[in-house]
Amino acid sequence: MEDFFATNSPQQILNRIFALSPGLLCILNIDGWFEKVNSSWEKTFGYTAEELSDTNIIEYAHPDDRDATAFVFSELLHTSHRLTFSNRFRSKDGSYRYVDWEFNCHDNYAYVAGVDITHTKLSAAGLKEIRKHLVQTPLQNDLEDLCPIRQKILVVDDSPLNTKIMEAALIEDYEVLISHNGKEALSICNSNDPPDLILLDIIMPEIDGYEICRRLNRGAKTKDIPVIFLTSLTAAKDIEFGLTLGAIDYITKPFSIPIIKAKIKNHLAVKYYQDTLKINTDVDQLTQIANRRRFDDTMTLEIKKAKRTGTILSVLLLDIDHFKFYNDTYGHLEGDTCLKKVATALSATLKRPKDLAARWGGEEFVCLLPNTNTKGAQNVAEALREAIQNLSIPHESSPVNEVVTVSVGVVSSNPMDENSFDNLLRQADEALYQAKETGRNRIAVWHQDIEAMGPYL
Ligand code: GH3
Ligand code: MG
Repeated sequence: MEDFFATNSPQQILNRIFALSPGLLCILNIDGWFEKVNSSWEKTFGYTAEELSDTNIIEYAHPDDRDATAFVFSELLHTSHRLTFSNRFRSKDGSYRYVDWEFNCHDNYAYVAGVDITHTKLSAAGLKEIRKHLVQTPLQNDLEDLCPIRQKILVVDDSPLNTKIMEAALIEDYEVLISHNGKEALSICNSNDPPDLILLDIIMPEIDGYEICRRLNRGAKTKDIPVIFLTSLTAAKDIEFGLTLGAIDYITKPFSIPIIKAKIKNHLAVKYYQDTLKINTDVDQLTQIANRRRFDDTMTLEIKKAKRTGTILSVLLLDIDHFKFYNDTYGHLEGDTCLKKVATALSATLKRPKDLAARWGGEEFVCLLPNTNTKGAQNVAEALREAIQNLSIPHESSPVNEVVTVSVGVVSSNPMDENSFDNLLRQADEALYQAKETGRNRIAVWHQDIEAMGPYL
């Protein structure tokens, strides 16, 4: 042993442990930029250490988790030295994995350990199963069957005795967080790891329960967290007032623990069901990239943003060339496999965090590039076209090329009027028609003259 420590520096020993760890380890600076990662990152997400260096962890967060992840760096890490949260992290192939993170801060660096929990999340009971449970007998079902994830409840009450009682009643089935004041409760709800349900006392010093509920309801990030009021106010008008502020239920003191537990169980089952639905409703089931619904929502938001900031928004419409021949030659199943590969390549090729690739339907895809002018959009379109060709998927019946190719319609504009949504898509479609007409496996940029040509059918 003595020889070992004499011949190996502490640095070498630490490096070896770092390299060997099966978990995700990394060092970030206080703003989230990668300084050092271990080899698990490549195994889990496909990125080499070199690819991650000089990039920021926030860029990889799922668009729905990005604000919360950014909040960790802008706010939380400056006030707490140790914190845990989870988010969805984008792999090199464009898919997302759920990760539980633990952050420890020292001297302006965050020492980070991550655990890939995708399997646990996705092995949660299937949607059908959940719906069946909910519709039939919500009260009698075992919580474990319904919600395989340990859900988190925040108890907010200025009385330590009350929070102790609640904690003791709930700790066996749930993760329980306690807060004795409104400010702290709001910051927990706005953090990256918010609770699934809040038990909220009404009469508290500084911010009372009504005000907390009002603020939670106003916050885009917090409005879906169910709130149950816990209170000694029993007058009908108090109850009614609480419910009009958005609380889903009301429990009066003194508590009946069995009733509280039964109510919580039902509300959490619904919450779990809603969360699962949310995860599933904006993803295209075949290709696992965003679907048209998600695209529509994002495009509506980005149009508003572009109008407000006067920036240029670009839309690309992509269509696989002679895909009917592909199906005829290789069969529908191979066709589906081809669609998946194309979708993955599109997602992986888009670099900016705000870019979005979605399946438009059939063998058509659409990409949204906020804050991107014609030249930039043209470059991205060309990169996407090349990426698909470089997949080298054989397409022997294609009159265009021996491998699968796409045609791309590009439009860029600063949206001005109410019809911007439809106009941009119509123009992208017209440009796509132009690309098809002029030989396929190419891009075409919309301009006034091609408007007269009519839509691509
Ligand atoms: P073009 O170059 O003009 O776009 O020719 P195309 O053959 O790609 O276009 P067309 O619209 O004639 O055919 C589209 C084909 O895409 C027909 C349809 O069977 C196939 N397709 C659409 N959705 C799916 C799908 O989900 N899976 C599979 N395998 N094929 C699909
Ligand atoms: Mg086609």
